[in-house]
Amino acid sequence: PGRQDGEVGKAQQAAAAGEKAGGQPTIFSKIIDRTIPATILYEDDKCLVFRDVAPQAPVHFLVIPKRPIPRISHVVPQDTELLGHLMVVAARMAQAEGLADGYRLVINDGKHGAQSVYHLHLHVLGGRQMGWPPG
Ligand code: IU
Repeated sequence: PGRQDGEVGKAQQAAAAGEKAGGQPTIFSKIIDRTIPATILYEDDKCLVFRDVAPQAPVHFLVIPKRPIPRISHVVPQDTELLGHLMVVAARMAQAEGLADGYRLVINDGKHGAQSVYHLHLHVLGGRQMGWPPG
């Protein structure tokens, strides 16, 4: 069941507000525990992959760690193996989604990065020609 844009907007604001209030669980925790629905493409013990609810390209999915790291600027050396795993899964899933002509991997961080959900996620976007620089 799809959700309305207004509901997504409110949820994003709530997630961002949660981070400001001290790192409350975001909506992505609810996708991980199946409290709210998402189109899940892949799962293992460390990560989850699901389609972005507001796709910005013909193929647009997110790769997230199950452990709720809020943002890339908060990672520590102990996260190295997990971060590598997320990138390997992103590349494998891009191949599985047929993105043979290439794709874009994006991590938004904080205000200037236009991050809206404070649970680390890799965007994988493809299926069309991307521009550079990004907006
Ligand atoms: P950002 O990098 O934090 O700006 O990206 C958050 C993404 O999460 C954004 O592309 C949203 O469309 C997407 N998303 C989602 O797929 N499902 C949700 O319930 C919510 C956001 I809230």
